[in-house]
Amino acid sequence: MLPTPLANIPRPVRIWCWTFLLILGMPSALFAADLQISDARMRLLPGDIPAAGYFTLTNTGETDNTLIGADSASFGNVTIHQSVSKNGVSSMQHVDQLTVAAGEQVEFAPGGYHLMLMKRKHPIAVGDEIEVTLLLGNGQRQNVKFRAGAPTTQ
Ligand SMILES: [Cu+2]
Repeated sequence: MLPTPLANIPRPVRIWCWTFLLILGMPSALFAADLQISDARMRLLPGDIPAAGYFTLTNTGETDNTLIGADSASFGNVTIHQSVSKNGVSSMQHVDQLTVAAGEQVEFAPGGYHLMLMKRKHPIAVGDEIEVTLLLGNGQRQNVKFRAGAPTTQ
């Protein structure tokens, strides 16, 4: 039997309460941030040279999802870039958005996609954890800690 205080509450109300509590307690399951970010790391370069953010982006959901941008309190400007090599000349392109199909994985790594983190707002040392917010196409914002690394960070 249920404890008396609970037993006094009409059953439909109880069910509603439990449902509400479950929804509150499981936002990650119900409103899933289906884009998972792992291995987030940052390559620091000296002076005002922009830092680069690398990570693995995995869509664990059932539907396509899109990365539409990023921002960070530690930088004045954060954009999605892609390094491309054409006729032996490498350059970087701005990427407006990047769709990751359900079940697919995209690597942000040297020579390809990366976050370009510009206008550092405070000194950052190797080993620091820097929070970056990824903006997703479904309106979600996902906070990710990037570990700052040396210029040799791959
Ligand atoms: Cu770049």
